[in-house]
Amino acid sequence: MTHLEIVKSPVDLGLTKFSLLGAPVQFQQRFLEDICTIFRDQEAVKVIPPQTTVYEVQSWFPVSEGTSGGLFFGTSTIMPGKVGTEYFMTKGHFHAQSDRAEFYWGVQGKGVLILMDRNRKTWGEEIYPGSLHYIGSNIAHRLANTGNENLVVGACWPSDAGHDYDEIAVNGFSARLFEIEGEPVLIAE
Ligand code: M6P
Ligand code: ZN
Repeated sequence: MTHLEIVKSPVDLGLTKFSLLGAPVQFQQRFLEDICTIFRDQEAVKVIPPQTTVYEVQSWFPVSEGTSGGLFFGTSTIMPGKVGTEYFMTKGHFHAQSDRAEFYWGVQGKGVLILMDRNRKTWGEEIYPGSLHYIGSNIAHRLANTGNENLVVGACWPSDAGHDYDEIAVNGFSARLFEIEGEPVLIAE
């Protein structure tokens, strides 16, 4: 009888801490000063310490960036907070290979996935633990935390998708998520 190898995967979902664990996991932090231009109210930006963490991303890249046929895996953690009345959110992006899709799913907290197509039509999907989101090709995607605790969202996307941040940096999304009378409201620009 030949005994074949059974090994442990190098990365663990970290279900108890909502944090990817393992040597290959890469960590990225986005401070307010890095991304402040994405928010509408620039006066409100000035009253928040620039070193405030808006979100963190943990990623596992089992193959190199650009490999066709591979997958990447990530966890985004968006902190609770607002700039004025606009919720803390990610930069958001289209994929550089614009026909590549992605899955997001809610792990902890609550929020809204803001989606926009190439005609600049924007809509939102509610995020909660267990919510599952298929982000089709040519759809820009951004996460906003509408709760009082961390919003943790899992992600899986093709290793040749890449990120196109320029379109969003220049033109933004066509709607923003504000808190109005205690509730999240998506308002067209
Ligand atoms: C998810 C994935 C990543 C992305 C990250 C942060 O984990 O979609 O590809 O980089 O969220 O989002 P952004 O790149 O828009 O800041
Ligand atoms: Zn993406």
